[in-house]
Amino acid sequence: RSFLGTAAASSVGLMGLAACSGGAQGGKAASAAHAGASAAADAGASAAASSHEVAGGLSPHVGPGELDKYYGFLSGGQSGEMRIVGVPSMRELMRIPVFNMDSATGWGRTNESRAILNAHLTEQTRDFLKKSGMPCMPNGDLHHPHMSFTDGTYDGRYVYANDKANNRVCRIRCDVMKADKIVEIPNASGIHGLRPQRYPKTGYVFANGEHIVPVPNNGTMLDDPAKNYWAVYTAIDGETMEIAWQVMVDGNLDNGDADYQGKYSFSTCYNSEKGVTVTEASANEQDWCVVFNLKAIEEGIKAGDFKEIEGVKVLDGRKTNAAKNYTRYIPVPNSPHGCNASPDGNYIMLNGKLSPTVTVLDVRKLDDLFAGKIKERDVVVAEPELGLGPLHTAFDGRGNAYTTLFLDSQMVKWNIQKAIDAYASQSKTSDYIVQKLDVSYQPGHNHTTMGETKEADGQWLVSLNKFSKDRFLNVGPLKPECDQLIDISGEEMRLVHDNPTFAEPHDMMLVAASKINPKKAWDRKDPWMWQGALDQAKKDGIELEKAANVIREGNKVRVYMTAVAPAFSLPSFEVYEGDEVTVTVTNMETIEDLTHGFTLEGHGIAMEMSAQATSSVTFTANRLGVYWYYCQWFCHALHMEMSGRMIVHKK
Ligand code: CUK
Ligand code: CUA
Repeated sequence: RSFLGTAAASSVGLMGLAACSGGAQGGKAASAAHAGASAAADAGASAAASSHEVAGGLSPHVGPGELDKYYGFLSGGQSGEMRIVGVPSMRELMRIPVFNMDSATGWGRTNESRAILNAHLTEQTRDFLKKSGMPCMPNGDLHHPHMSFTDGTYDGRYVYANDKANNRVCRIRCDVMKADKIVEIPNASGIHGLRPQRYPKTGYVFANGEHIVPVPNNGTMLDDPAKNYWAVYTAIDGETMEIAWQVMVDGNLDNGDADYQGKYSFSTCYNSEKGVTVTEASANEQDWCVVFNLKAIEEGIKAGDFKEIEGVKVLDGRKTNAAKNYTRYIPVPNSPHGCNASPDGNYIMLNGKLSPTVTVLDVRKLDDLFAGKIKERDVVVAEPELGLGPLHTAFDGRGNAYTTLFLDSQMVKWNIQKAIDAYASQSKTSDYIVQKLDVSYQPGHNHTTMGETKEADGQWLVSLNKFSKDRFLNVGPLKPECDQLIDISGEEMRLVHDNPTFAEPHDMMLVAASKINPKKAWDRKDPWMWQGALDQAKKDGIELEKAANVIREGNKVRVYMTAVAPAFSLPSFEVYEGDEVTVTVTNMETIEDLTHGFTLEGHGIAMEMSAQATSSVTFTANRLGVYWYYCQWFCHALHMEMSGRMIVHKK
C-alpha cells in the first residue's frame, strides 16, 4: 500500500496491479472532503418518491408499472451474452445469447442459431470444429457493446460487440434484439476493443486484435515474437458485416474509439515492447496510441497497396511505412488502456492505467500531424494527473470527464478545459479535479447516459466495478460484480444504487429509450432467421403457418408443427432409431408476449419460439422408446398439458 502511495508521481509499478491488497481503501485521503456525499445519497435513495427528481438530485426509483428512461446494454463478458438493463432502476430486462449456448432459448442448439454462429468462420476454424466434434463454439468473451451511429448519435439499428475468446464480432438487430450476424476475424488474435464509426454513419465497425501472433497463424512460423508476431486492426462493414480491410501495426492494440468527423480512428497500445510476458510487456516508460487515417487507408486499398492474407486485404501500417500516412504512433505514458472520444468531438482521452494520468489528444491537430507540420506529442493538449489506475473515461456533455481509478477504487470527476489550461501553462495545479467519489470496488469501465454520442445528457453514470466484496450477502468464493449507479445531474456525484451482476460487465452503453423501438412480435414476412426452415418447407410442400406434417425422405424425417396455446398441432410423431430428425415449430400466437417452447426430454433439446417465430432443431433419434416433448414457456392455464410424444421404433 505504501508502495502505491509513493508511486503516484511517475508511474505505478507492476506490484501496484495487485489491486485488492488494499485498493478498496486507496485514495481515502484524497476523497475525504467528499466522504459525506454517498451517505447523503443513500438517504436520498431510500426517501425516493415515484418522481425521477428528488431534492438534491435524481431518484433511481422506478415504481411498479413505471418504465425506465434508458436502455442499458451490458456486456456479459465471459458468459458470452449481452444483457439489457433498465436505467435508472438497473433491473435486468433481457439476456441476449450471442457467443454462448443458452438453455432457455436453445441458442447454439437450434438450426437458426447455429447458422448464424457458423456462417462466417475461417476455413481453419471450420476444420478445427469438425475434428473436435463440436457443432459450434460453445463460449465467448463479450466486452464491448456499441450501437450503430448516424451523424454522431445512436440510430437504434444495431448493437455490435466483440468476442475476445474466439475472435469474433457480432451484430444484434435492435428491432428483435437477437444476433443476426457473427463474423470471425482472421489474422488477428484476441479481438478486444470495438467501436463503430460515428460519422457520417456506421459505416465501419473497428475491431482491435489485442494479442500479437504470426500472420498468417498457420504453423509455418512460430518463433521470435518480436520479429514475427503482429497485431492486426480490422474494419468491418457494419451493413454487410464483410471485412473491409485490415492494418498490420507495431506493438499491440487494446481499446479503441472513432472520431466524430469520420476521418480518424484510434487505439491504445500497452505492449509496444511486443513482449510475451507481463514483465516484458510493461518494460517501457511509454507506449502509444495508434491513429488510423481512414481516407489514406481507403486510397491505399484502392491503389492495391495490400497483401491478401486469408482472403482479407491487409495493409502495412507499421512505423517503417509511415511515408504512406496510414498510421501515426503518438507516445503515451506507460500502458494506456481505455480510449474515449469526448462528445464535443474535439478530444480523445487515453487512460493511463500504469500511469496516473489521462492523455488528451486534440483531433483538430491530426491533419497537421499527418501532413508532417507538427510532431506526434504536439497533438497532446492535456495530461492531467488523476490518481492510480485510470482505466476508462465518460462524459456529461457539460465539459466534465469522469475517469475510473482501478487501484484507488474511485471515480474522479475533472474539468477538461481546466486540464487543458493547466497543461498549456505548465502549472502544477490540480484544480481541474472537481470531485473524487469512492466506489466499491476496483472500477473498470464507466458509462454516462448518451455519453458516447454528441447528445451526452449528463444524467446518470454507471461504474462497473470488478469486485463487490462486502457489498452484498456472501454467496461463496465467487462473488457478483458491483455496478454502481451515480447521479451526475448536479455539481456533485451522488452514489445512489448498488447492482450485482454475474460475469462480467466490462462495458455498458446507455441509450435514451426514445432511440429504440423493438417489435412486439416477429414479422412472418421477414423470415431472416428461419429462412432455411422456410426454404425446406417449400420444397416439402408445407406451409409453416398451418403445418401438422411428418415428411420422410430416406432416413431423414422432417416434422412440422405449429404451437398455439395450449397445444402443438402434432400430439405425437413416430420415427425409427437412427433417423435424422428435424423438428420445425411455428408459434402462431398473435398476442404480445405469448412465447412457446419445445423441449424434447432426454435429447438435450430446448428451443424458444416467441410470437410469430419459427424455430427448428435437427438431431439423431438414437434412443428407443417414448419421449415427451413439452412447451417450457408458461403460456396458458393448460401449459402443463401442452406436450406430445416422440415414439422411436426399432428399425
Ligand atoms: S476492457 Cu474490461 S475494464 Cu475489455 Cu473494455 Cu477496460
Ligand atoms: Cu406453450 Cu407453455
